[in-house]
Amino acid sequence: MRAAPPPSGGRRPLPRRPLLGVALAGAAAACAQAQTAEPRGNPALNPPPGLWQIARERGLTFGSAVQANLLNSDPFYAAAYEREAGVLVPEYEAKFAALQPEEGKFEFGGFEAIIRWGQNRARTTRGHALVWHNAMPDWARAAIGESAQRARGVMEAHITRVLGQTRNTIRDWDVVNEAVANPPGSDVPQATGEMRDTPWLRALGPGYVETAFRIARERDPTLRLTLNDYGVEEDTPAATEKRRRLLALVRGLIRARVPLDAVGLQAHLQIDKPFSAPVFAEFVRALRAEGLAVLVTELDLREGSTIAAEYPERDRLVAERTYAFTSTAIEAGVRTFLTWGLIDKYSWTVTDTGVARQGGTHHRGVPLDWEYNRKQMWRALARAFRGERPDPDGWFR
Ligand code: 9MR
Repeated sequence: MRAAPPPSGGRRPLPRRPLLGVALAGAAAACAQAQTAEPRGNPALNPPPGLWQIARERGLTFGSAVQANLLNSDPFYAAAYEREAGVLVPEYEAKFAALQPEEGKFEFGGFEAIIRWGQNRARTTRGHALVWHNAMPDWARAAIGESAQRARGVMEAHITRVLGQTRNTIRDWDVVNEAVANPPGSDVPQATGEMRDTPWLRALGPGYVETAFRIARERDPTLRLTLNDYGVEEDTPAATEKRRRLLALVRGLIRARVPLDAVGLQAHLQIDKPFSAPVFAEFVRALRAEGLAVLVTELDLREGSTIAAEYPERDRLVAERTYAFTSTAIEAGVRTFLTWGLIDKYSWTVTDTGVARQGGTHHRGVPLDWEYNRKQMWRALARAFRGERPDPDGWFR
């Protein structure tokens, strides 16, 4: 999947160390100049250690979603992942449609390419996602719709084959993704009750979640089994309700002794929505109190239409929210941080027209800019991982 060329105005990186007191207009001019001078993934701007090494120093794990075709075709992309990511998550290659495009015909090529690339560099790969309502081939949707028995058979066959394949290489899988319905007030609300209306829910009822986890545990008893969801990080009424729903689902599973080991919080954050550190920390602690690990699985930020700031202030706002969120999560006991991509150019927040920024600029919500160079968000993560503060004036230089 190739991204469109950068929209004008969206690609000016912040100079690495702008002088204090330089007026914004001057800084913007310097940025424009710096951009033409900076090569992709400029080694001078991206010296070791990378984020995964900085995280490791503090007993944390850092990684990112990755695209196999880009690892293979773009040496700057591969170099950025080699520098920064300790864990790889296939952005598409381990989804149902990629692995089983036809019933019974499994294709592991892209997925295995990522696993091998990681193994050659002593990095691990995490699986995403066994049971989801998106990235499903037509045949599976149709089959699941036939009967409960057929749906259960499709689920069992898929999980069995895939976990058999990755038993020796992957120890951490998102078993069920996005099971909770979006409450009223969400960006995309669903008026269907607490569980998301999916082919799996329709065929098997709410028990499909339990079924998937039980099959996964049976097939690979020492695998870490994760329930992954989004829309629970911010301090809005919709997020409050979604937290309640997710917690209720989790507690129900635990009470029923369903083999659940971890909850993944995707963290596709939007900085025009409020974030409350105490509210989010309390939620993480409530999940951990159930005996679960809590992972941040898909961190990225969108700026929303109400953010009118220009560069480099926009980058500062993204970094500020990244820092607040990440340091709160660390404090509350999260040990794994994965971003959903590393480089703006290839982020779904840029390539997916449903969420892309309007008006000629693009979101800058992953750690590296259009030229594969570190920006303030990278430094916000590094500082949060190290337990360091922002600069006294709130910047991340
Ligand atoms: O970023 C992914 C995009 O490239 C795919 O087209 C899409 C459908 O498979 O999935 C995107 O990733 C999603 C992830 O799997 C689950 N959480 C939301 C992510 C962004 O949409």
